[in-house]
Amino acid sequence: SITAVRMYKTRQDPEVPWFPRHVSEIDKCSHCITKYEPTIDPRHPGFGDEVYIARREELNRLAANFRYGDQLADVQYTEAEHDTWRQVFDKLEHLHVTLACSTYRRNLAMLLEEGVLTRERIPQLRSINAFLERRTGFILRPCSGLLSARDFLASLAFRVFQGSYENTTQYLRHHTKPHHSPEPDLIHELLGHVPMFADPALAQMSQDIGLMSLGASDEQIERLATVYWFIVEFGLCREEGQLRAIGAGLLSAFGELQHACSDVPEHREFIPTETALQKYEDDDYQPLYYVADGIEEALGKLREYAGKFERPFSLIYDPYTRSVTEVRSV
Ligand code: TIH
Ligand code: FE2
Repeated sequence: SITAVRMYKTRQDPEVPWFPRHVSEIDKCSHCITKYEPTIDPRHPGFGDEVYIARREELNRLAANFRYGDQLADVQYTEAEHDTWRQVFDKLEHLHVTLACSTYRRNLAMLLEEGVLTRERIPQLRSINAFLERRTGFILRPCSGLLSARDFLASLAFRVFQGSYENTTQYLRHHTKPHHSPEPDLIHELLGHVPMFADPALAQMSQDIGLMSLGASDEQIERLATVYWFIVEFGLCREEGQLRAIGAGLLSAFGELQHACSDVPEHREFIPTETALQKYEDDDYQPLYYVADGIEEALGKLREYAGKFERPFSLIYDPYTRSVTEVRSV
């Protein structure tokens, strides 16, 4: 009878996708998607530049071989790469004064004071991680391509950042287009994300969002990733009556940062249920930005939104073992 079928169905767990239970299992969360490959995509500023392409591949190979527990190898950057870094650094330093949110500026100041980030040289991930481990326990893990949203979000659950479902790429943007890169690069990771992960409240909220992504359905992941995109990457807030950036994708792109805070694009109030369904642009400046009260408020709303996702179990994170345990109510 129909009732019997219904009973059978509700008793069965919906299929739960695999997810990592221990931080070491992030080794299995490196599924990449191809997008903006400079070898084949003319939209990439490095398209056709053989030297650039070879360098990018070399650094990506290093990242692909990385496994949990490995010592991070230092990268020898070229003078030309340090030059690109300095160019972007100087432009951003100037713009951040008026266009970056206060949480970002506070944490960036700390990174500069401690000499972890400097204008002169591209820092090594190893020293960035030593700083972050002290502050929030977050670590950056190199990866070699654009990650799937599921893998990216899963690593946040363990306070591991693998780039912006992108890559904690170690290569740099093409020197001809320092104002904006269609794909995340080291400058984006370091000057966009790191100051945010150095903040204890933001670190906690990012981890919570990661935890809520574990075992979520494809549709839930898609929505979570979309809101994450509009807030953590491209979000704005209003401070002292001004639009300011909270998103890492804006904080690392001096061209788009100015565009986002100008009256050229559309600005809408951030409401997770609506934002989650919005399509986004990813090879050029966004035509639409969402404006939140502040980064903490925005992440709080995102956490609340993801908290309503239905899952047939709950999870407990143990920071001592860096693992999650499933709890099922019978
Ligand atoms: N557009 C950013 C930059 O130029 O720094 C990089 C990206 C972040 C997210 C997607 S692309
Ligand atoms: Fe990012």
